[in-house]
Amino acid sequence: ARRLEGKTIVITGASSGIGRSCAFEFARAAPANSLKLVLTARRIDALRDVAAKIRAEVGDGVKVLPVQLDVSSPDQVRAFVAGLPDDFRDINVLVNNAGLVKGVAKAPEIAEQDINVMFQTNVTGLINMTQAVLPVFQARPDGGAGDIINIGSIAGRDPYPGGSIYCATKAAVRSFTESLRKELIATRIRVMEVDPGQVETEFSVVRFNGDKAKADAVYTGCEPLTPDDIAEAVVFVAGRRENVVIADTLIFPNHQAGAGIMHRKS
Ligand code: NDP
Ligand code: 8X3
Repeated sequence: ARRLEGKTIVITGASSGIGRSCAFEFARAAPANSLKLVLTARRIDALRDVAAKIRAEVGDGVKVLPVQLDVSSPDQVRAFVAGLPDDFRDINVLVNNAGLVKGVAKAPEIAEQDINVMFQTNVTGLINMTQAVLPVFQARPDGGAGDIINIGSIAGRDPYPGGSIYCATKAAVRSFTESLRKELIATRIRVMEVDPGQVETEFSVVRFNGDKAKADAVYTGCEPLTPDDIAEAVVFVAGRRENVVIADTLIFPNHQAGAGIMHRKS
């Protein structure tokens, strides 16, 4: 935890689920030591609520800045770093977590709008954020330093019917992560990926456009991971010694062994 002291951490998609849990978990890891958290998402009210709850839990030792940012907007991402206050611009860790799935349609019935929103958020958004923040890392000595932690998915490794676009976006994240790690091999920049299996968040509610009954059915008879389970792993990889790169992490709940391989008790 001492290794996180004084760091500036940017989290995308911090208004809900895994990103929100990462915000709390980073704050808990270095509560009294000038950790700076930049929490981004489209829902600014939800970010302000997360910021207030973190302050209530850990006090003022952690500085939390909520910033409205739609990662699928190249213009907003391009303006992001320059728009930060001076004391939040020296970013050390970028958690590329913002992402979503829309629907369970199969080709040729997949709505063009859904294809575009998934790629523009999960892939182009993540790449644009990475390109926006990398110059901050590269300005440091020895070719640069800093951490990029991309949230992939089991879906990127084990594609399933009814999820072709989402799975393709997460495979793209995986491929980008691996290329980037190789491109930055001469630097101290760490490029890491954390791939969750089934986690109960707003993910399925978004997939089914707000239909809570359909979302709940995804988890019937299963015990999914909690977003805190993933956040613990994210904070762990960020908190290792700089020479330690936890390059690739796959996390399942106990009943899961593949994207569609679940043991259901009922
Ligand atoms: P949630 O729906 O709970 O959270 C998604 C977050 O992404 C929200 O904070 C949302 O904020 C944000 N987001 C979505 N679109 C945008 C956008 N255009 N710009 C900025 N932020 C955006 O789901 P999870 O916490 O589960 O998802 C987080 C990540 O984890 C995603 O990348 C997802 O693919 C991945 N994942 C999830 C798994 C699961 O089973 N839940 C399993 C494997 C991976 P807002 O709406 O305010 O913009
Ligand atoms: C989410 C995992 O398999 O439910 O990334 O699509 S899955």
